[in-house]
Amino acid sequence: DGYNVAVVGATGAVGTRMIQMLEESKLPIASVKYLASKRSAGKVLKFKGADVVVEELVPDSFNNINLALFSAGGGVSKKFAPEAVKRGAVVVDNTSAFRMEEGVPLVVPEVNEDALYKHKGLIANPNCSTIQMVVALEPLREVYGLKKVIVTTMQAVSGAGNRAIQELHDETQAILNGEEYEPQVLPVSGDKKHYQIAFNPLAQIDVFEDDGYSHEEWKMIHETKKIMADQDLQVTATCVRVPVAVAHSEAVWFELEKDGADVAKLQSILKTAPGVVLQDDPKNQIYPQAVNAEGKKDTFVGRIRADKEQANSFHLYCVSDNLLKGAAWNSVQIAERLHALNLMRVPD
Ligand code: A2P
Ligand code: 11C
Repeated sequence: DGYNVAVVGATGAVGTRMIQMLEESKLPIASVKYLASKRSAGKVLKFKGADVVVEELVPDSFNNINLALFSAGGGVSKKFAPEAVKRGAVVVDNTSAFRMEEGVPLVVPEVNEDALYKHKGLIANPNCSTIQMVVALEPLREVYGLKKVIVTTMQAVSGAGNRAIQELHDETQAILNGEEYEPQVLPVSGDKKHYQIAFNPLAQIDVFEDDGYSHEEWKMIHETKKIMADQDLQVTATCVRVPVAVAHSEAVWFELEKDGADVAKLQSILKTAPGVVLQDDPKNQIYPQAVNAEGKKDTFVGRIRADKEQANSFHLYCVSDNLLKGAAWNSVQIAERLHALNLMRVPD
């Protein structure tokens, strides 16, 4: 009794956390199937202590699967997610392949769980930097409305996958040893030039658009509007990769629509908000930190301050594990909600 679950990209930075989140979940699971490229076929991973052999992803991998979690890159999702849905599997896709498609729900359960009711077999999981920001802002928006957001991110290299984590380690080691190191992955493995990330923040995440914004910045702008179902919301972003392995940090400036908010009121809202842990006590040097967020499912929020110049405007700082709430946990949480709402099926 329970679901047959496939994890696509099971050997990757997000895929391995998806497995961990499934192990911790109360979702009824009858079987798991681990899928990756031909390179990893035959590799043995665990599920709750038992061996699971990784299989090469092919369309028929999804026969008899009820739920497929995808995190093997946009190209893989574009090609195989429709094959999974066709075979009756509900897909939760962690890539950017379908996020902006009309009719595809883009879901952060704390914000827009209701969007799940309209799914047609595929639900998109937003970008990691978007997710933690909307988790922090939604409870405030519900009370005061939200007019404008300006965010600067400090994003961990794990957002670019396991090879990027390895590059940060090897490059840092090489530099400390006084050795040469040739970057090959960051800022973007597919772009023309590669730069040093060790001791050197890079203001490029994903490729650049014609208007000068990076695609990561584009995602934060457009995904936030879609998740909050407010195309008039003003959002802009500057996304920066920093030499941190896991957990994204973000400095967020926001303007509320209604009068009457103050720091104490915002803190008290966030204290009980779902998925949020308030860490905001500057006198005692309490504020969110990446090293403390790693491995946790929550979004940590602190440094809430009133803007000195502009009415109804505030700053906050939020940190969350980009591989968990930013990816694997949000995907498994969506699956848990689909189950709870009796929506774990592809509609006719
Ligand atoms: P593999 O380990 O076989 O390369 P990361 O984000 O850490 O780079 O991981 C990417 C994940 O996506 C890995 O599990 C990787 O599998 C998987 N993957 C990459 N390309 C393909 C593909 N063409 N088909 C199936 N899985 C893929
Ligand atoms: C990063 N946010 O930190 C990216 C990773 O759209 O799912 C996730 C990319 C995405 O590099």
